[in-house]
Amino acid sequence: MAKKSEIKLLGTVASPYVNRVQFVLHLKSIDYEFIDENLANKSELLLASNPVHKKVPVLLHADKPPIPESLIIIEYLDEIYPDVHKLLPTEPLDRAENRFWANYIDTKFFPLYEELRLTPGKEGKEAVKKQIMEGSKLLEETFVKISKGKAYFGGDDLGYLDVVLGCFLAWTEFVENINDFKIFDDIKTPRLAGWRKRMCSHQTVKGVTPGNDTLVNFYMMLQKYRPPRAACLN
Ligand SMILES: N[C@@H](CCC(=O)N[C@@H](CS)C(=O)NCC(=O)O)C(=O)O
Repeated sequence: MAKKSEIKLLGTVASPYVNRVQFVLHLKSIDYEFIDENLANKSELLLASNPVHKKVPVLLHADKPPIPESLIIIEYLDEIYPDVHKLLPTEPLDRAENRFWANYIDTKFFPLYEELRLTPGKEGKEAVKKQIMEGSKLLEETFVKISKGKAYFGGDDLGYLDVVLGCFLAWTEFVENINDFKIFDDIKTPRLAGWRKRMCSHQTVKGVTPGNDTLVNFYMMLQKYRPPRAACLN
């Protein structure tokens, strides 16, 4: 009889926050069971496991209390499996810097993609695009500083910030295509453009990143349940 995995991940494959946890599980070669969640009709298990936010991902580790929030899950996995593919740097100051940028990516940068979808009208959208471009330039500088001339934020292979920002690459391409602009490109953000190519051909990233149909379906669900704001008439 197959051994039941003691790690379960409650998620949906279109969610970048879920994907980043999957990246880590793959990088650390941790066997896990994926429990697919329908966000339009949340399961009792999700509501009971993450009663505060009611969001995926949630990690279930054996019979321990559930762990919600992707960044918290990643740090937990990095602590309980420290010997395989360590993600956070060893120096406390470097860890603090990594966490600062992860917080920036999650609270400032990626929410602008959603703001772009919700904002009506060409003028409004152009203003959001400008903010996204300012963010990508800031991240370019951050990459140059943290990667120290290496291929990834983490050095020669994926580290914490590669996972944190890399999970948004599929959505980045999607947002670029429907809004006809480039978020990371060879001219304005050359180092991140190179990083993006390396990330997209990395085995772990390729194995987890959702395909376009999955993104389209998720986007349609967002359009239905959280439609763009109506344009102001005066
Ligand atoms: N800060 C959370 C964000 C998770 C999140 O936003 N998950 C979305 C899917 S991409 C979700 O579950 N949404 C359900 C809802 O908003 O009701 C994390 O890092 O885990």
